[in-house]
Amino acid sequence: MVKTHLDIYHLRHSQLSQYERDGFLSPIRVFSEQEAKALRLQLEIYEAAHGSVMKSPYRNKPHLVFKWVAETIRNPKILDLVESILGPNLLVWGTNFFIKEPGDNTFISWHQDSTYWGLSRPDVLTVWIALSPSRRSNGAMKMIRGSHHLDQLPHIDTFQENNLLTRGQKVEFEFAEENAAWIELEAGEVSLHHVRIIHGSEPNVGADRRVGLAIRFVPTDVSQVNGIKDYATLVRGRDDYRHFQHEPSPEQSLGTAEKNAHTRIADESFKLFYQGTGREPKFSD
Ligand SMILES: O=C(O)CCC(=O)C(=O)O
Repeated sequence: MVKTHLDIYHLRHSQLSQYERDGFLSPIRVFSEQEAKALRLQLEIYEAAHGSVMKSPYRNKPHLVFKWVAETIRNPKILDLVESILGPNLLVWGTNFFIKEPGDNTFISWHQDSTYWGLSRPDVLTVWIALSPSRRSNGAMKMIRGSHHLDQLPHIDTFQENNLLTRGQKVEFEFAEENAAWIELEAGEVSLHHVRIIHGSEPNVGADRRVGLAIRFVPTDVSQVNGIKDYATLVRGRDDYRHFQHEPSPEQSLGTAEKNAHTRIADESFKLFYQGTGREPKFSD
């Protein structure tokens, strides 16, 4: 019998149980090394043309301005994985590049993603795609197994200079860091994580950059409860709820219409991330 991608990428019962128990699943190969190299090249062509590493604002919601990111969030293998957990009707609520250059000292403090996202239920899944190897030496993610079973925990905003999170938010909770699970990935592999899992990552002290693309998925019945107009992209199934304004899909990379749509939509999401801080988004990183 010929195997279709459906046979391969829907999660098995044992994988689903593991995800439910641990709050993450890793590694899963989605792209070949060659395919991952091609994705990384697209990013690096953009960076070379702009004379610098990928900066804000396009680190946030890059799927609105880059066709190759828009295609990646619709990759059927990824959607099959996500469908196994969140069901058949799927929105992409956000995408982010998490890039650490060797020696740049950037890091991610221990946090739960759910803290400032304002989503009505913690049924939110991140697929984190490694576009480069992500290892202990270059700042791979670490996760606290089972911590997604905790409720929303308090966080403090540190606004640390080298923290890649918008507020430098840090969970206020005691746990044994030494027991954290390392999420080491080869280029083209992905990890899945729950919106409540406590996770973070340290600086890149390796030789190569560490490049990750995080895609945030929600089922269509989840809504935004923080009083802002919120946007998402329908990537599978149907949306009978229309809690989110649907985002346009880019017809070309970095076209004027695409850049304008990105500004309009990303500005709203920055309002959410900075709500109540009295601070302006930092576009200089
Ligand atoms: O890339 C990292 O090290 C952390 C990313 C992260 O916090 C996330 O995807 O939720």
